[in-house]
Amino acid sequence: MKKFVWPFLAFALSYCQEKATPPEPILPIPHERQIAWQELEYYGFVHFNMNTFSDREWGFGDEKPWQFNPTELDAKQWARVAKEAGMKGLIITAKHHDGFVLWPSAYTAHSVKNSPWRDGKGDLIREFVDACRAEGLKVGIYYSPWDRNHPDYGKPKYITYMRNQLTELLTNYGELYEIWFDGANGGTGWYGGANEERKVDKFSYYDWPTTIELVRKLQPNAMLFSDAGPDVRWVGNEHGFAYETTWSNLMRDSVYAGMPEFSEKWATGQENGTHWVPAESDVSIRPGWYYHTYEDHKVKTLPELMEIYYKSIGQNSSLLINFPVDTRGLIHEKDEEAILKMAAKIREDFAVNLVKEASFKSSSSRGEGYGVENLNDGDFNTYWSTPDGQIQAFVELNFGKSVSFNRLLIQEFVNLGQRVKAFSLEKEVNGKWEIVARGTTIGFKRILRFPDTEARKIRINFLEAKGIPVISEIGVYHAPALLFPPKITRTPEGKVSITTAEESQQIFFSLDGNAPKVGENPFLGEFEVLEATTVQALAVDSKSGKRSEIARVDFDLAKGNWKSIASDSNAIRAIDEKSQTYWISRSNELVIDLGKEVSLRGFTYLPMQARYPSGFISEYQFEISDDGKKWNTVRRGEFSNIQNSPIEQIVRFDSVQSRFIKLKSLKTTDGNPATFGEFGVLTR
Ligand code: FUL
Ligand code: CA
Repeated sequence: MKKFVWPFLAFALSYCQEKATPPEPILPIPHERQIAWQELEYYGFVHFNMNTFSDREWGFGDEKPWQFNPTELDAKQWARVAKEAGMKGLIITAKHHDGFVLWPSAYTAHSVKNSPWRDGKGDLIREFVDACRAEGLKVGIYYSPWDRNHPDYGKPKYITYMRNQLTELLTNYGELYEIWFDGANGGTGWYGGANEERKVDKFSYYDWPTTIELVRKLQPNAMLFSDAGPDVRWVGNEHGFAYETTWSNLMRDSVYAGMPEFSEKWATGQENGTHWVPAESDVSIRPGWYYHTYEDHKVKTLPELMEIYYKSIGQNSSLLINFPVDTRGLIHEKDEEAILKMAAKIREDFAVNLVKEASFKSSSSRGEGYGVENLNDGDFNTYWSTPDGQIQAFVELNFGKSVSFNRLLIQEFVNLGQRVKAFSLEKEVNGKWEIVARGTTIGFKRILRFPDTEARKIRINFLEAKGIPVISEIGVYHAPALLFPPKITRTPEGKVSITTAEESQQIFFSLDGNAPKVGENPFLGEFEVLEATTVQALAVDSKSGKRSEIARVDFDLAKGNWKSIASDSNAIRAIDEKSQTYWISRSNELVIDLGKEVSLRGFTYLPMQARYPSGFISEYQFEISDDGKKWNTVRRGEFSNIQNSPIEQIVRFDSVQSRFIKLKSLKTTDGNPATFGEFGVLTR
């Protein structure tokens, strides 16, 4: 790095005294409403309506309003939890795909007004809005364009219905900060009793420009969310993860909501994207978006939530975490506990900004008003920049003493466009610079994580960019280590092992459904679990005494004696207890001989977990047989939302006796042969 020689700095310092002009923007740049929104960073989702009571992810549309009956609904509790969690707003599912609406809309009977809740006099949007405002939270609305209840869905008339309802929502409840249009739409449904499949042309059917105009007229400050924006885009997955390289620039005119290739081709944004459409990472605190009792023990752990934080907010995206409000109408205690732990850990990780004590200098500076002092003044709107043409540059920090750190936070002043394509962090070791970490894009916020490192002096090198760097803030932190819960695995033959990342950790486990206790039942070696059993374990760090969170796995029958009846020997991968392996079934079914007659109460299906998966079963039939020849159907159904959320699907039914079982795919999401990541039975 010959270019960065000190004489140049001296020159730059003298140059500093001259009045400098601000850098030219690099297009596209954010609109005012996007600038206001990007400050929010973190907000919550509430998935609560008919699905909560039908225990589904996607209702079919044939549900009845009387089913909607929360017993203790308290929107104030939701707002309090969100506020305490550090969220800046909440978005509620005013209408999901099943069509039931949470306010007394004048345009449909399929609403709270015909439910037993508050004797049909309730307006949940009103209660929600009032509760949010009382806590100082912004209010957003999710409105599903797809409506599996409405008889006119698929016809032009339905678009009028949709706009009428939106007009109610956009005029009666004060200012909204975000309107969320789901890309999932078109398919089978009840449709007023027609019970059929309705395909729509997602590009043209909704006439989005007219709807966008309506929102602009009624709510000029509201951000419009969809795959295609226009204001904020979907991140392309439901894990809550943005990308190592994430541009807020998007080739917006090439994208429309619900397009199949969005996730692979467009979700990262593009360096040469034409419009400013930043990413929003959405994820549920449990596997499903809606509440299901059977997920009470699947609330995300602290390490999982922190991974989400660093991969979303830390990678130039906002973060939208969902609460599946339960049938009482409350955020479940476990979800509250998890989100508050996350808030505490975020506070802990960023408790001390080490740059407050550091002195800054730079290889070059643009001049008065654009110096390095702007990099640690806590003000996003003040920034450091370089003279025109000077794209490569570095900032050097001297802590005055050796400090230990493992996080670097950088913010670009994106109001003038996103620029940086490559940067690095170095530390000085015996007079030489050594690389610590590298990054690609920065955007509104980028946080690099790296192992604990010590230094007195560090440098941040801006290596490649679309223009001169314009940097608002730099932060350096030391985040305390997090102890990960142990991993519990089982072989098909039923041998259970429990492992931790570090050898210095001790493991304690339990098999009786109670939480494991430190000191009781240390894990000393493999043990056998052949029948339905809950295994729980925690790790303890012998040095610090710190405990991990509890890991829990519900095992059912071991699969050692199972045989798959298929000529393809790879079928074994569907029952090998490994989620990463999978089987592609040309016959679209998996047939298993359980080895003996078993009393069954359900089954589980994990779709293929590979990077580029295919053949997710979206409609299934489950059959049983005594002899493997004559079959009886036990259940038919759909795995809703499996495309975007390929989590383990759980189907329960009344107990049946059988030795041979068959899971048949009636339909896959992409029309390819059915794939099986893992299959299991439920006997409890
Ligand atoms: C998806 C929907 O299909 C899910 O049910 C959920 O609402 C999620 C936020 O968006 O596309
Ligand atoms: Ca600043």
